[in-house]
Amino acid sequence: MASRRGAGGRHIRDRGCKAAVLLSWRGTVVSISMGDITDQDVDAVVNAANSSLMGGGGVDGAIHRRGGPRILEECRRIRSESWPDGLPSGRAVITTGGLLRARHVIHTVGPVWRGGGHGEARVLADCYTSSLALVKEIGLASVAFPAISTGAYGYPVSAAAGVALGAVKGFVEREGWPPAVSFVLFGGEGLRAYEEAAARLARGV
Ligand code: AR6
Repeated sequence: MASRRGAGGRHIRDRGCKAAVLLSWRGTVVSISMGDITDQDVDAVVNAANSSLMGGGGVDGAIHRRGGPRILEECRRIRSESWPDGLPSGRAVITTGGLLRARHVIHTVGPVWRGGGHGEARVLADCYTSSLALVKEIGLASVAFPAISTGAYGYPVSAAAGVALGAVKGFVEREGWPPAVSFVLFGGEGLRAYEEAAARLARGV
């Protein structure tokens, strides 16, 4: 296994197309790697849901498939008790992780990309901060995020990466929590976008 430095952080692995960057922001260890969100051994994984909370494709489909029916049962209860008209974009709710390795799933609804002039960046940043607020409130120590909105919702991944890293860095520097955050990208394009965004953030641009 080779290792190398770069991209505003330390590359801890470099095996075939898999790589990971490790960063440290006010004591929070932040990793960027390629993988499947449903495999993550963390306290909570974040779901790129839609406002119905009733499941869908992409990350949402994978989480419900592998996590089993208890996740959907809790989503139904949350809809009827708290969000009868659906979860607004930028907000987050938490359920069991069901059969996943993660104990919890945090469901958040990203913005649909409409060219960038409709507040998409603010709403996307809200997805990360409201998810982290739940992590802190419940006292979870580790959370893994997919690249919210960059699939069916069409948000360009290079722009989304900057928003995601910036929002998480802001939160952990303010709140000093959680100890571990992972960004899990499904493919090489996403991984490169996050590595580049990390490098930009490290340079302060
Ligand atoms: N692990 C990690 N990343 C994944 C996985 C996985 N198993 N599967 C896909 N991705 P998307 P969105 C990547 O479409 O854009 C659903 O139908 C994918 O390559 O899951 O927020 C919901 O119900 C992409 O980069 O979420 C909503 O209706 C990223 O995850 C809608 O899609 C997000 O892609 C939400 O769209």
